[in-house]
Order: sequence, then C-alpha cells, then structure tokens
Amino acid sequence: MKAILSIGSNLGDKGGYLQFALDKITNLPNTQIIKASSIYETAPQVNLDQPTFFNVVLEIETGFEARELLFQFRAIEALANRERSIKNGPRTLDIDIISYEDLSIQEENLTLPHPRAHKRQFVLIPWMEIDPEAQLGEHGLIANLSNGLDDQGVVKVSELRL
Ligand code: PH2
Ligand code: MG
Ligand code: MG
Repeated sequence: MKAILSIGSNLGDKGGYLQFALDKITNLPNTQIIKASSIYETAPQVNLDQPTFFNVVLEIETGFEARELLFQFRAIEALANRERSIKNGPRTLDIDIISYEDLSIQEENLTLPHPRAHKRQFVLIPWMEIDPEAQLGEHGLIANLSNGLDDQGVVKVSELRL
C-alpha cells in the first residue's frame, strides 16, 4: 500500500532526528521508502512561538494497515524522546500520515487524508518535489493548493541520505 508521510522536527539535532526517522522507517518490516524529498527549513505554523522546523515528505510502500502504521510511527517518535505534553509544542520528531491509498477515515487518533495538509506549504512543497502530479483527496492537485497559499517560509536546505 502507498502512503505519503510528513516528518518534522524543531527541537535538538533536527537533521539528526529526520535521519533517525528515515533509518527506522527503512527498517520496518514490509516497508520501503520509494521517494524522499530534500530537507526544508520551515517557519512554525499554528503555534508561532517556537523554533523553526526541518520537514521532509516521504512516499513509502508498506504492508502495514493505516492504524498499524500510525502505531509504528508513535513508537519511533517515542524512541526519539518525543514529549506529548504540549499540543502543537516543539517536538524532536513528528511522523504524520498525510494520505494512505485513497482511504478516507475519521477517528479520534487518525484522520485520513490529513485534515490540515492542504493548507500547509511544509507538506505541499516537499511533496511536489517528489510527485508534481499528486492529488490530495477531495482537495485535488497539490500544485494548485500550493499556488493558492502564501509561501509560509519554506526553504530547501539539503538532501537526505537514504
Ligand atoms: N507541525 C505542526 C504544527 N506546525 N509547522 C511547521 N513548519 N512544520 C511542522 O511539521 C509543524 C508545524 C503540528 O504537527
Ligand atoms: Mg504534525
Ligand atoms: Mg503527529
């Protein structure tokens, strides 16, 4: 099954945490990274009073069902000493499922496609880099979504090591 992931870090060794996430995802059973965007430095959205983020987008192929995949990512976040006390607060590592095949679900712990991705350049710009033709559910072509938004302070900084 194909899934699109958005990974972010804005605490400590941000590039190191992204690389850590990549290594852990690579080592998950029945899971391959198909494409990885560059690393982007991005201004914080929602809670503006926090450090700058590093963000990447990955396309993966996985045998995990969506809820199982989320469970795996929560475990990887915990290994990176992620604290969940402050909602939208600074975090060492955040791994979000943006879309999973054409699945549409609304549950307490998992909404697919991701309910805010269509408004976030830190998701759309890296995603366009790896798949310019991508569609985000009912919102349509991500290139059109990105075009309709301010730039939101998203700047490419470097390549990821796969
Ligand atoms: N994640 C958030 C809230 N705000 N801003 C940026 N730039 N990057 C993120 O990954 C991010 C955010 C909630 O998970
Ligand atoms: Mg998030
Ligand atoms: Mg998250």
